[in-house]
Amino acid sequence: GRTSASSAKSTRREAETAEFAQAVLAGLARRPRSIPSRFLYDAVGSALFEDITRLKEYYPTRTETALLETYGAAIARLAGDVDILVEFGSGSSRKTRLLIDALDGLDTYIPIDVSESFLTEAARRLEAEHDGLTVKPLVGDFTRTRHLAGAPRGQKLGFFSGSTIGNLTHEEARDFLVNAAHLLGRNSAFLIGVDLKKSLDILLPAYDDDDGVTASFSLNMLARINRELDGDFDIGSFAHRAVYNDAKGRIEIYLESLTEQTVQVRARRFSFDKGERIHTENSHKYSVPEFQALASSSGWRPVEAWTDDDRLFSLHLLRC
Ligand code: AVJ
Repeated sequence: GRTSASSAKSTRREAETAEFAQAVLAGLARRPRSIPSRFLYDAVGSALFEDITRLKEYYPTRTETALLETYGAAIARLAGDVDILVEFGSGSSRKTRLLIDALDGLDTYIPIDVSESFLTEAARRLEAEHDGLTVKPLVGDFTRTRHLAGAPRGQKLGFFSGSTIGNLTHEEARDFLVNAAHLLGRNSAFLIGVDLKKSLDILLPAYDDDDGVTASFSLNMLARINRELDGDFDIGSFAHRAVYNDAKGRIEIYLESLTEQTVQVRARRFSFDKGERIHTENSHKYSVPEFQALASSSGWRPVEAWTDDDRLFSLHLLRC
């Protein structure tokens, strides 16, 4: 029969599907229609996001990696004696490795992620490569993690890379930062990758590339509904749209109906007018002082911010 580990896993999967169903049915019924961006990252979506990070138009990943390469030693010096590194959402293992290598004397690495298989594999590899490093993965949604179960005592550094914080509204980002201060505890430090405001000539193609990889990533939301929730979306009659909302300082991503049509999801019917949109993602952009002000109002003191010469991306070191 099933082992208890595999039955725990399938229970989690069932819970995730139930949550997805609830979010989709509610999101398609409300106006404006919206589905939370975290549901973009099933196995297919996560693989497509990996492809996005390698696009010529998508500057964030390579720029942040280069910042870690250039300033890793300076970051480690300012972070002080770090015993425990806590990563919110396991980002690319390349970035994590750069940071771990810069922090010598690190005892414990705690990645927090919803994907258990990803965590277990990354943990095994990192432990094999670093003598004396213990990896203690935490399975869960890092925006909802309230304490670090089983974490040893010691000086902590948080790491939140990739400008994932940009998916959150300013209010949600503030709640996240306040919670992270409690989670990491007194005197801890936090390293956060934040995408900068910039010319639309650079920004828009990063969210609407020539090869259509970002469009496939967005449209996977509908494909996932078809796969998991017995939906009948005709993927070809929806289009990916990325627009910059200047007032809110963010890229907004929508799926736009190209025709008047009716769609079924779990036996519920939803009618779309031609041009009607489903909002699936926000990607907020911050100037350095804007992000420092947000951090300061969330219980963190800005220590240093690093940017590349083209001012595409920033890394912020904070202390609480
Ligand atoms: C993973 C949230 C940082 O906003 O740049 C990329 C997601 N969506 N292209 C971003 C994303 C479409 C990405 N983050």
